[in-house]
Amino acid sequence: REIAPGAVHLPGWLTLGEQRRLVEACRAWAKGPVPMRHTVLPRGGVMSVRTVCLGWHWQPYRYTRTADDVNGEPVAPLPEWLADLGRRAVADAYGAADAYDPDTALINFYDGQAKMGMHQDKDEESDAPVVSLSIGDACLFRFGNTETRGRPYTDVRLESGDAFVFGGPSRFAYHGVPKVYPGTGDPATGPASGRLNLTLRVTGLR
Ligand code: MD3
Ligand code: FE
Repeated sequence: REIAPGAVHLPGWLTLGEQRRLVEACRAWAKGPVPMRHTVLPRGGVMSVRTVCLGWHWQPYRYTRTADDVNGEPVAPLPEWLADLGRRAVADAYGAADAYDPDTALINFYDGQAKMGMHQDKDEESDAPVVSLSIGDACLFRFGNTETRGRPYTDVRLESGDAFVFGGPSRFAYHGVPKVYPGTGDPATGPASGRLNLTLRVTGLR
């Protein structure tokens, strides 16, 4: 369902098997070569989510090939099977097998207290869609507008297995995660507790 032009929510899109596979893969990526960590912002703030990246390493507010702000190691590559999952999501959202070629994944882990304030994703030099995959505890996702951090916005509950594709006029909209609903996920398919979100992106960098 389209919640705004180009913003398509695909509830229950991942199979339980795909969710388990992603959780297993995330466990390994969280260990290294660059360990999952709380990102420190330029003015000293510390993000409550923990993040690990594939392909390109995101640091506020640019992408690099090595994790200069963590341990200096080159980031792990984005596996082709994960890019394929992104292509399938874009095709299912827009009904077109568009040539979508993500080069980066950002993997965020939310414990029960973590949140993400309203922001735009504009460190990419591409207007290709962002694909979001959610696993584990449900959350409140707030989808805003391209003009301001504030209203109007649409609140959507994201559940384990949901995909969301943000392209076209929605690509540079403000968005955030005001809260996670602890204990709503199934530890048999998701993390023991908390929420994982993977976003696939095209950085436009080389
Ligand atoms: C709408 N992550 O990593 S995913 C982020 O659940 C981020 O971890 C949130 O915002 C999370 O930057 C939200 C949904 C999402 C991701 C990227 C977008 C929505 C978006 C980019 C443009 C517009
Ligand atoms: Fe974002």
